[in-house]
Amino acid sequence: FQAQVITCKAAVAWEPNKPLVIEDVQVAPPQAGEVRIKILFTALCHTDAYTWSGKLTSRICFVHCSTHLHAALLSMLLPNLVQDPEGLFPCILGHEAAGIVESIGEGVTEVQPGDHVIPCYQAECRECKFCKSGKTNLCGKVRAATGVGVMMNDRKSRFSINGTPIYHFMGTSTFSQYTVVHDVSVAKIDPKAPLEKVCLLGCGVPTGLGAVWNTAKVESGSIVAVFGLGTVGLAVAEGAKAAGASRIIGIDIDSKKFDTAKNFGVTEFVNPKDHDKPIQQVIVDLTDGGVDYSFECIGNVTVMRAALECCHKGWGTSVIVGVAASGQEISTRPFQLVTGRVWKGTAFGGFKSRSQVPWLVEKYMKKEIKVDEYITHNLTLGEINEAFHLMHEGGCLRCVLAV
Ligand code: NAD
Ligand code: AHE
Ligand code: ZN
Repeated sequence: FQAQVITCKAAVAWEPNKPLVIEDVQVAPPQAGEVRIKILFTALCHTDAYTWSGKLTSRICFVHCSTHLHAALLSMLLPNLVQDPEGLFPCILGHEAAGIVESIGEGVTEVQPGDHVIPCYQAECRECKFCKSGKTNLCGKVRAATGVGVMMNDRKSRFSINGTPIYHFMGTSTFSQYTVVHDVSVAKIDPKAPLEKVCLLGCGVPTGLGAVWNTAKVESGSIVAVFGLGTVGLAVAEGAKAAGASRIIGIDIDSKKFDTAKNFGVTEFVNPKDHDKPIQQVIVDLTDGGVDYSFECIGNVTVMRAALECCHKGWGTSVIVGVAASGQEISTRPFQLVTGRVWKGTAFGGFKSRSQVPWLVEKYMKKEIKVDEYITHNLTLGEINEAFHLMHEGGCLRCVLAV
């Protein structure tokens, strides 16, 4: 069997912040160590929206910019404008999906055509320095290529439109009917699992659960603060409840979030807009000196500082989960750390992707973790621009697209 080029539909981001265009895209056969996947369902994550926005920030004046023209002009005026190295155009975005293996390249042994899989933006090769360290879920094998939109073998893209290459994104590019990924980035899952639901286990839900279980290692009885009650923040609340947290304080500028948040374990709600004091002070006052653990699930560097500073002196740990615009920086008084607070961050909740995504799928099948509850909308790939608009509405957690 010799795999051929497949022409299929994909949503192409030609330029930052311009509507995605459904195009006929040529998807090359998988090379050695690669897997071509028929994507059946994909959700949208805020990281896709962030990359699509092409947001740039100057360290000097914090100018936000959302068009190429604007960006080019600003780059001339402000040479230290920082661009996200992963935000390359034209590209096919998307990294939270599920599908079926269509064909495999030479040397691929762990999946076969027909296997049900979840593409993993964080690879797991089990051989590199990172994987062998036992200290991290980050993998070094293909990151140098996936971070710049190409495949490892030949540093080229497998996507093209009439000969014009289109960049991959995060090693997954799931806004396409077919995609090619590295074999170390594929988790084989139970074929009985509903793909239209478990696609969420490719990013947001594991990130929140793992931030609590793997990164912070929240103990029973802990007081937890969650900043931002989107999918990631709600998954943090769900994880904290499962870990036996005694109080889970949800903080969001949208008060409508609280009703939903209660179903995920949030016990108290604080809207910073209802207070004159800085939010860190509000939380410290509410908790007799601060929380044991806090999680920033927004991507706002000012809130990251507040999340650290609302932690209890001596031991409070704050985990950064949100992705801030490229070029932004965090700050606090070093005294905050000298006096025992700990600042951490997490990628994919510290889960080892190929090993643990199948385990998360099993937990979902046994009804031990929620997934369906995070899906508020269902649309098709052709409606992807509408799906991006929905993300900015308070009522949308995850929108799943039938591809
Ligand atoms: P979301 O937009 O659905 O949720 C963010 C929430 O924060 C919203 O409810 C919003 O009302 C609230 N918010 C905004 N500004 C606020 C403020 N100043 N104070 C309090 N609340 C505020 O996003 P999401 O999908 O849940 O993702 C959250 C973040 O996590 C994003 O930055 C995303 O890119 C990032 N992310 C990181 C990882 C990782 O591996 N580290 C994985 C997935 C997502
Ligand atoms: N390109 C951005 C950073 C983006 C980022 O932090 N990505 C997260 C995943 S977000 C998923 O929704 C991550 O896991 N990063 C670790 C990695 O290996 O990519 C920038 O600012 O440069
Ligand atoms: Zn994501």
